[in-house]
Amino acid sequence: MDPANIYADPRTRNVREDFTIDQGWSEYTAEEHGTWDILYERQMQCLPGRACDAFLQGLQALDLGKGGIPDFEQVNEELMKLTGWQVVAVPCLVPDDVFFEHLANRRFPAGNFIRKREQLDYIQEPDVFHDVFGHVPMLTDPVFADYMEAYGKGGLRALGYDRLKALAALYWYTVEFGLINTPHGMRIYGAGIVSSNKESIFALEARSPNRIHFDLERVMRTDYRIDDFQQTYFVNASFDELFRCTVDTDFGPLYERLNPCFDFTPTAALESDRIYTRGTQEYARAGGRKHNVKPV
Ligand code: HBI
Ligand code: FE
Repeated sequence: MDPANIYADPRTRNVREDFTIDQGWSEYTAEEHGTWDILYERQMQCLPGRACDAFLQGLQALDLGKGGIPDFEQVNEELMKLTGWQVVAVPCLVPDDVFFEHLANRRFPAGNFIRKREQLDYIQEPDVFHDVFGHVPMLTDPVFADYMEAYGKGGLRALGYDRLKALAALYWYTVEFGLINTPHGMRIYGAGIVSSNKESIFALEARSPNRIHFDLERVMRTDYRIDDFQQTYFVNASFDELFRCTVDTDFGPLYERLNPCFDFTPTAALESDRIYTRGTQEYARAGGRKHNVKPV
């Protein structure tokens, strides 16, 4: 929904200044609760062994599988205790500055609507399943929770340098589509992957995409596509590595160094990239091998 006609839709007439609304949990229909259950069950068939421990433990801690669309008030009781984060209901994608302001204050804006049964495999706009199932479990991990707050603060700063595209690429290749190395092999943490049945398998097992070790500036200079599986995934060594990049980087000079447009296509593989080769053996070692790849 376009924020401009947000006041027209009965679902959102009472939207507040910060674009939050009441979740309206008591108004969900049995069909809508049933859609959550179908999506949840389907994902739990494929995520154990593919999603990282922090995600699976977060799902448990917040009891998101107890049946039906979660009541944000109940989720927040536990989430606040764990990392001080809370989920706030919004009717649609909110303007960037509003989004960053919420993240900087440990509030995650989550759509309160759920997709129709005929949209089980793909939705244009993040619904409550993408946002709450996909994003919120990771907010129970203290280090990732710190990263998300730092990201929000960085976003507010990026607005001043007109370098939003670069920052959106960082969000895209980590929060939405990030992979992480673990002693048991490569695992998923990105919300866009864990909330997608097919991409949960594609991201770890398909031959075609590049899997490149995370490098902050490389990520921020890389374009991405929003309407299909990713052609490149970036892999973190740990959430510490991800968080440290936000605190150890002076973003001012970095924003000034970055071009206004992306330098690399979503399919680029550079000489300087550390590319993980696909293969159960390499994955098990989760180390990958340095590859000198011809520039594209
Ligand atoms: N609004 N509700 C909502 N959810 C998002 O994920 C979101 C948003 N507004 C802006 C936005 N994401 C993007 O700009 C991020 O890539 C930064
Ligand atoms: Fe998202």
